[in-house]
Amino acid sequence: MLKTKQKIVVMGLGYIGLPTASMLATKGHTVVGVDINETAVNTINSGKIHIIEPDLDILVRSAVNSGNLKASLIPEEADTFILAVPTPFKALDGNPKSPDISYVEAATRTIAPFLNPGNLIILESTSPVGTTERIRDIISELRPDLSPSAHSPSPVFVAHCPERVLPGHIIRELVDNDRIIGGVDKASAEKARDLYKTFCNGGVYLTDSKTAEMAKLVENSFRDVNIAFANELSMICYKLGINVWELIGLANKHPRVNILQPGPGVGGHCIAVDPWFIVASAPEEARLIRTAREVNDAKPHWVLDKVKAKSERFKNPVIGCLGLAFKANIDDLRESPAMEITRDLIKAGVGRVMACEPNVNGSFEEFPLYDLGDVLKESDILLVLVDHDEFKEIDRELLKEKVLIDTRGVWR
Ligand code: SAJ
Repeated sequence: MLKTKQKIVVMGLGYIGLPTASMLATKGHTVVGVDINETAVNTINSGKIHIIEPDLDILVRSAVNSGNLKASLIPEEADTFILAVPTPFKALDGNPKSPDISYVEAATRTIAPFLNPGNLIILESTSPVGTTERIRDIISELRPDLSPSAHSPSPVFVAHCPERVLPGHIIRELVDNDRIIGGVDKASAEKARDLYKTFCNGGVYLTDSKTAEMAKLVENSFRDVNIAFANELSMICYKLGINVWELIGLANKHPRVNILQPGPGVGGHCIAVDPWFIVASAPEEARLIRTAREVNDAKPHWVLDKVKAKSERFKNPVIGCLGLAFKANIDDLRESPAMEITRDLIKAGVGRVMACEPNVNGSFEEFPLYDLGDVLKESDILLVLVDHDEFKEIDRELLKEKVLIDTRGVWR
């Protein structure tokens, strides 16, 4: 039986760990959030946040003020341990996109000395198939007293509950989304479900750990493949002189067609990464998934070539790059195709680049940022890289006489 109010350690206080830790704390659990970043730990303990996500500041402040959330550099004994650490990729054995689960392994080793019989360990990080079982095996290795025997099941429970929240809507989706929980055994999945039910209003669906791991990878790969389809269409339509936005709008009038939107490429830390975990596990079979990744990764280069071609008619063109974030109405510049294109344009020395990112303030130093008004006034070429609301509202009169390259269909 699950204690209704638990002591919970959350390993990793990033985009998933911090919202989850704060949410659990506001539901009355006692939560210790652990991170190796001392600045992050101090910031959170003062009731503030070190990352940007709508409403997260309010949630963290209330969790810290309630006394139920504290951040720390080291874990302590608890009922449940949640691992929410990064799982990037790395080059390994000739594969440049091999999953890197070293942070998960390190977090498991860190909590091992603090474990007691009856504890529950939950992996939230998006992980290659087999990682949850690997956690169980590391614990058995480091803590033989907690390993399962032929006669009795494991005295600790291990499950995977992949995060599914959309950056920009994390707090709402944390509560409302359905969750999948895969246990290394049935008891583990059931125990994890009881915890998630204390804050999750969505359905909670139980399975084994490998299926849960694959489900998460498949969700993001599904989106990647469908965006690749849209991106491929945009390149075909350019060649054939067809407006891809009109085309997609019309095709989507069919009751069983729902094409996604093309863009300058796929950014963020998930969709451009996770499909490679499937490719690494089944390289021969995952042909479509690999090709979709290649199509999306190639799109920024295609955009760059288009800008270079359009620049040729000018002696020293001023190129206005509208948007740097990886998607609309956020300020997250990491793994952003818009950043990649703007950087490459500056490096190529094609003309004078004036970049505008309304969601980023003075802290950005890599190259100068300009006000939208100045960019609109001075640019010969306007390149839309992100569909921020500010760009949708631009008076079309101001666009006359300019060469427009709209990768997002803002002015479709
Ligand atoms: N994009 C397009 N066209 C589209 C949709 C998106 O070009 O029609 C681009 C975006 O501009 C962006 C990238 O794809 O560059 C990814 O954006 P996104 O909004 O599709 O997804 P993320 O990366 O912010 O979050 C995804 C979500 N996964 C799915 O929707 C299946 C989220 O639910 C996951 O929790 C998250 O990955 C994660 O952490 O794995």
